[in-house]
This record gives sequence, structure tokens and C-alpha cells, in this order.
Amino acid sequence: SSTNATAVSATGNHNALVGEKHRLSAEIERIVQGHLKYKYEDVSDGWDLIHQEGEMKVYRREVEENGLVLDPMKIFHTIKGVTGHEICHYFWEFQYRMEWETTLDSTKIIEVLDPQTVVFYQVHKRVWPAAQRDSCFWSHIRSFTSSDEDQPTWLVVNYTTSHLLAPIKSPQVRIVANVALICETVINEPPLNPKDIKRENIECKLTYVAFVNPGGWVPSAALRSVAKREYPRFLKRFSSYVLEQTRDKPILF
Ligand code: 18C
Repeated sequence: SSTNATAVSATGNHNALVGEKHRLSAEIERIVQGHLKYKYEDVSDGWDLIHQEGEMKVYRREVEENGLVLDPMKIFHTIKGVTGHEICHYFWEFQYRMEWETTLDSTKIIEVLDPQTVVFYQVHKRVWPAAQRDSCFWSHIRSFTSSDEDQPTWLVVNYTTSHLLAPIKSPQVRIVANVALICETVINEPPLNPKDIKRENIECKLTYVAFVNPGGWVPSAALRSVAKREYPRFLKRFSSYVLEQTRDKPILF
């Protein structure tokens, strides 16, 4: 149940590279690696900058298949005063979801696969004139340290899966999503003693990518305008939420 699931936390599992093996382990590995590779692809070719606000840049690539809009989105942002671990913690943990996510009527955890991986079932707000959407996806959090940096990179991937506890119930339409949030922490003017690092010394560079298939017909122009409005809105709201939550707390590296 969702109540039990709130006890699950990746915090303290700093160096856990791979969780226990289970039926989705291989798929998770493949999808995570795919995102890490894709992250370094540049956005000069075929991507349009559709929104820019402070440090946030929102890119979109227009893709349509059989009249269905599948535009990939890619957002870059730099948030001062927080670590990548903090950003990913608030994005992944069930207990904060309804406080920052504005597209939802409900969210619940329907399975816990390992301490870093759960399966969510979510019902999204209906947008007229489209049918209501729901989503079912595994959500995986992890950190890793590459040899050339001292701060770990944190990442969360949300990837659609089917589940016995989440049958498709028409007229609700199932969204197909592949979302990644990848966060690097930068320490500016590092003090000699790492214990003296203050929030003013840190910033998080994040990349958010979303491949969302609406799962069924939606008017293209309406979908593109909802996406153009909602993605920046999500990232602004989510980042100010994390800033507010962490302001008076010790830094979670
Ligand atoms: O990544 C985000 N959230 C995570 C936690 O919830 C998780 C979410 C995955 C599902 C992403 C798809 C969201 C679809 C929402 C449908 C209804 C949206 C309209 C709401 C308006 C109030 O990874 C943050 C996700 C930010 C999503 C921005 C909106 C994307 C629009 C996609 C359109 C889907 C088609 C239905 C709308 C038709 C409109 C005419």
C-alpha cells in the first residue's frame, strides 16, 4: 500500500550502484544507460528553444506519428543552493509528490521492487476536450561517481510499465512515458574544510528529459500548448519547492 511505501528511501544508500535483482533489473539498467548516453547529445539540431527563464532553458523536438504528437522535451536548469541528491530525493519520494506535482488527481505506490525502485500508478487531471489520462511506471533513483568529479551524479528515471494492479480502464487513456532527471552538484569556491561548505557555495545543474506518448488522440495544437505551458511550470514550481524544503536543513550531499 502507499502507506507502507512511504518508509522506502534511497537516502543513506549513497553508493548503492545496483539494487537487488528482480524482474525489471535488466530493463532498468538498459533505460538508465540510454539516458546517460543521450544526455550528452546536443540540442543544436532539430531542437527548438521554446521557453527561457533565468537559468532554465526548455527545448522541444517536434515529432508526430500517425497524427499523434510525441514531441521529446529537454530542459536544462541550474538551481543555486541545493545538491543533486536533494533534487532527486524530492522528485522520487512518494510523500512529497502531491505537494509539487500539479498534473495529478492521485498517486500511489503499487509495488516496491528494491530500496531504489518502486512502481507508481497515477491519475492525471483531465484536460478538456481530451480523455482523462493515467500512468503506471517504475521509478528508479541512483547515484554514481565518475572518476573526474568528486560529487556524485544523481538520477531518477520514470518509465512506463504494465502491472496487474493497474489495469487499463477505458475511457481513461494510459500515457506512455520515459522521463529522466539527471543532476550534477557543483561546489563553487570550495572552502578548505569540506565541513565549511555553505548553501551559497553549491549549485545543481540538472537535465530533465521527457518522452511522453499521450496514448490516444489529442488535438495537436492543444497538446503542444499544454506542454509548452506545463513543463516550465512544473520545473519552476518543483525547484522552488525543493529550495523551500531544504533552506534550513543541513546539506544532503
Ligand atoms: O516528470 C514529472 N512528473 C513525474 C511525477 O509525476 C513523472 C510523471 C510522468 C508522467 C508525465 C506525463 C504527464 C501527463 C499529464 C497529463 C495531463 C497534463 C495536463 C495537466 C494540466 C493541469 O515523471 C513532471 C511532469 C510534467 C508534465 C507536464 C505536462 C505534459 C503534457 C503532456 C500531455 C499529455 C496529454 C494529455 C493532455 C491533453 C491536452 C489537450
